[in-house]
Amino acid sequence: MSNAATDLPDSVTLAEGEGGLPVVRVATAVATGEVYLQGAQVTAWTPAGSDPVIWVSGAARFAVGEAIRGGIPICFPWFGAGREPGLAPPAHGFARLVGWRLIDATDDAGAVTLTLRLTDADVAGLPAAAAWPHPFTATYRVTFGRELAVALTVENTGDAGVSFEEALHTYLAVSDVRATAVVGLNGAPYLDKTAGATPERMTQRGDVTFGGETDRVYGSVGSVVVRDDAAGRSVGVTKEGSANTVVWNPWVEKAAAMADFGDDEWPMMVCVETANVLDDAVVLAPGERHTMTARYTVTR
Ligand code: TA6
Repeated sequence: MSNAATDLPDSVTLAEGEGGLPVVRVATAVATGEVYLQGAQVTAWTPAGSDPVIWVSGAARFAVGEAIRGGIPICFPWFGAGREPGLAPPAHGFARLVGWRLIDATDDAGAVTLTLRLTDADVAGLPAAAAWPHPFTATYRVTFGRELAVALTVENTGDAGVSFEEALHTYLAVSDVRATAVVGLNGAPYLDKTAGATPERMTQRGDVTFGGETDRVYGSVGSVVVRDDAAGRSVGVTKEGSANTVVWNPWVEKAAAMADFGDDEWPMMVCVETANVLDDAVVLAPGERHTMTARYTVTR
């Protein structure tokens, strides 16, 4: 079924969200979800019969050009401060700060797929994009169903080679990060970004558990499971086209230092990010494209 007037399925509505920002809301018998056009940022996904899976800070700012704290920020075309001087600010690139275009919406028996797009033409003249003046087309597909599937495809539409970093910076809701484990990274190398100015190279031993600020960039192409023992729930994170998994929790001091992060919110979230960053940045020849996907599955 589709609503001919706006060419959207009846299960998809375009509305004015927080801060007056345009948001696409999805509601079917299978799942509900929402994506802000600013940053093509997923800010909610709840499969039928489950508690919300995606976390957003109660102190999140919803304003034009401001990063929304939570959901699935798209970090592109750089991660953090970037691999070379002169990129940041803003941290994590400009894609999460600008309006993407909704170009398609389909409902397949309750699983809704939204397709959003951003090109270099959309950011032409934007100060945040001046440091990375390359022709590109980014296409982002989000499927809200029993699982949440996201896929970021970047095409080099220029006539020169290009390199970029990318991360789906996913904030997952947990009942208590102190009773949460990320399973599947045993033996993986990682950079510990809490070690000071120069990240320390380490190797993961066993499951990732949390007893303080945690900010690690793993070299890992595999899936992980976020085991929320206190809630008796697990969230599987399966990925393709990604060489890095980033795990982050700000803990007490960092949370208190962020105006858009409640001081007492840090136990209720963990970021497990699907990424290609640092030495694993993506390099595309003219006309080439690359897709990175992540799929989230809730199991009791
Ligand atoms: O992915 C982890 C990280 O790079 C942390 O170092 C922290 O900066 C976090 O991202 C949040 O970044 P943001 O720019 O969204 O505040």
